[in-house]
Amino acid sequence: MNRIEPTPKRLTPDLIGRFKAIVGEKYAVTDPHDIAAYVTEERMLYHGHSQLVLRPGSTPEVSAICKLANETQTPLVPQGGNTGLVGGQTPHHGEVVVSLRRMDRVRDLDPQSNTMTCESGMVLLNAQKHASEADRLFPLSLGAEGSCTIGGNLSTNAGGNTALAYGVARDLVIGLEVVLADGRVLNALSKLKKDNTGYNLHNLFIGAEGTLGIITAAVLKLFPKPRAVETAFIGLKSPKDALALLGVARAEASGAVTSFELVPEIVIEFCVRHGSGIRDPMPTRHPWYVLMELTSPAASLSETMETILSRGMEEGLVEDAVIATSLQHRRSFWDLRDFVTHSQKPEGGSIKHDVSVPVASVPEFLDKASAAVVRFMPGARVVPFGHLGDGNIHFNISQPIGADKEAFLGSWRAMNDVVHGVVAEFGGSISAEHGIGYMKRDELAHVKDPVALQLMRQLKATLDPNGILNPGKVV
Ligand code: FAD
Ligand code: 2HG
Ligand code: ZN
Repeated sequence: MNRIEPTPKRLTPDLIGRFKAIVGEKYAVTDPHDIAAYVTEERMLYHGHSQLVLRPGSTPEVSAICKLANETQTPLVPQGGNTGLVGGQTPHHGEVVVSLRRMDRVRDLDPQSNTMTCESGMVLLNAQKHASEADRLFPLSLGAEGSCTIGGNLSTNAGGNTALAYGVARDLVIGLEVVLADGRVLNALSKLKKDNTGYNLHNLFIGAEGTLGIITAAVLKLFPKPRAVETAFIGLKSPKDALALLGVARAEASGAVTSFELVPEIVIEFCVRHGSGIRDPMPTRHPWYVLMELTSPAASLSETMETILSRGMEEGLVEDAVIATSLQHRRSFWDLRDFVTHSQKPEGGSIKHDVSVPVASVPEFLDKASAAVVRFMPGARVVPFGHLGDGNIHFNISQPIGADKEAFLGSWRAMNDVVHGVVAEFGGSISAEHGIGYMKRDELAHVKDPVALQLMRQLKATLDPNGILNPGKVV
């Protein structure tokens, strides 16, 4: 089967007028100056272009947009907060952007069923706030939570800092409303925990990166709000010790270990150097750090935290640790963690690898991959950090000091080959949580099981026969 390729299309004034009539003049963006914010992303790695951004306010409007696009074979790119890291939300070929940001209402919040039904343009932070106001927790949490949206989170199947305890975005959803390529609305907005009536269709759209349908609403799972929260920044010698400490933490605190984020010394250096108000969380430097958080809806956890850290010290795993003594103190730890992506920008080019390997293999993977990178490019700065508890490391490479940024970025593919080669040795994944998007589309074809790839293409052709939804992404 041939891969569906994007068809660049110049929109006629008549067609632009018909799209505008759906959302209203006020919500159709055509001024290139205003369009700029939708066609580039924060890192400025991808620069797309578009004649038209549509900002629908309701599901019927999204449906009418898809119907017209399908009839006229006009490619669309769904977009939420535009924080994606693989170019999936960028109109690389002049597609019409459909920004869901206006659709941000809570449709239903049911504390007894522990569900919240909200529209897909809701910013993640607001979803967390709505849940909190109802004395519940929506646990998904990531550095971009102030601007990414529920629709984007589900479409990328985002992971983030709490997946260790609560799972990834897919695990946090019971139902969806999705507009299909031809404009039909799939109403799978069920609040039912148990519903075995045939195929689980809504799961198809989670992690599909806008290639199979446009998510307009979701039923999210809510959880009891934590009453006890203990957060520590911990200095260690090695990832191996960090992994052993995770074992200790789980033995002592079981499911209360909500986050276990690995950070190397170079990240502390970058964050302190570039982050205004970001301070070194510990009195002295260590080769590695873990940001560990324990949470529980019931009991106090301070003794458990003390026990974990004492055992960690006795067993020679922990060099030093600082426990947050106030909400502000805890916030300062997370501010540093959330700033890691931004801290790499002023250091020049960064080549990203959002990879996962079995949790037990992380230390060995880090050793092998770091050695392979330095062999390939002496002076390259390995900046590996992230969700150790999930085996998901952001194995990012910052350019050698003083190197030419463009020349460095020119080695993107070759560097990927080096790192992903090591990932393959461990049976790992080249996309743990950010998706495939535009960035890894071609590589996917080489690493995915051929039958799986075939099925993905068949599904794409069935659900979007005219290839109007995010063409050129994923498959
Ligand atoms: P966008 O960037 O707008 O879109 C992402 C993809 O989803 C695109 O393919 C787009 O077409 C599609 N899409 C968006 N909305 C819809 C919709 N309603 N229907 C169908 N398709 C849609 N990711 C993680 O997983 N874990 C992290 O810890 C993490 N941390 C980050 C930290 C920073 C500082 C930054 C900048 C990014 C981080 N990300 C992380 C990546 C990014 O935030 C996530 O991928 C997020 O889920 C994207 O949401 P968004 O609303 O910005 O989506
Ligand atoms: C994180 O965990 C994000 O901070 C971003 O997934 C990772 O910048 C990156 O590569
Ligand atoms: Zn991450």
